Amino acid sequence: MKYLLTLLALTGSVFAEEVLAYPRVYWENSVKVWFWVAVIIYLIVAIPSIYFAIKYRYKKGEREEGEHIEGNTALEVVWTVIPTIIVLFLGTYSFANFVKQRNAPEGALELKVVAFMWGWEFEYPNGKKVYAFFNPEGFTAPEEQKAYIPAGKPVKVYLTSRDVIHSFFVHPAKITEDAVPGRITKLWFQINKPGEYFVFCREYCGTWHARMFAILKVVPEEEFNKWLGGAEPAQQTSSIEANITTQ
Ligand SMILES: [Cu+2]
Repeated sequence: MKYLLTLLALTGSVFAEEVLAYPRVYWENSVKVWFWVAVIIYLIVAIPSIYFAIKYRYKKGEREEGEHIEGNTALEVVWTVIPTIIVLFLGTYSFANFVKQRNAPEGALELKVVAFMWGWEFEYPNGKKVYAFFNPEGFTAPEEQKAYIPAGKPVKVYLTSRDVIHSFFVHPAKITEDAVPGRITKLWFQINKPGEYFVFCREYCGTWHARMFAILKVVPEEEFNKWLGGAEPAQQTSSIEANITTQ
């Protein structure tokens, strides 16, 4: 009984779990539905197959001439209609998730991100810029290289690249999009829990591809607004740009 209650509490907490990030949930919901449909179909096919293979296996002297079956209209209707319903459901459900995954909600914070070998330039609506690139100390970054993001707010990213094709992969949000020179692509994400998260480059782009990451510092909205308003972008930008050219 005690174990049962613990189990119930555990499953309860799993289902009540707060959504960490969007559009991750849409993707995960699609995967869950496809997974369970696949498992159920597999069982419906595999279990009777094994049963019939054993039951009707060859035995000397039994049904040696075989039996001729003419067809069964009811069965044919059933195995046409049910798969059609399943396919239509999977198609419409997945497409609905895809649309939510692609289109940023109204009122999203708009960011411009320019990828370069090997780092990221973030530009905020007021012109403030953050440069994120590899630090020899490891997977960490000084404060001024962290891109601040307001918690619980949708962020729409307009992406491009200065040199080769990169891909902006917002790891906690499970969303990625190519950054292509001469073209603007977009994605959106929302992270609900404050903390530090990684963005990785997800398109092999050269020697330092594996070091091409950025840190998103997700903070409550007031803290974000304070950070956004409280710096002199021009001066900060030039000193870090100088830093890039000397690397
Ligand atoms: Cu890259």
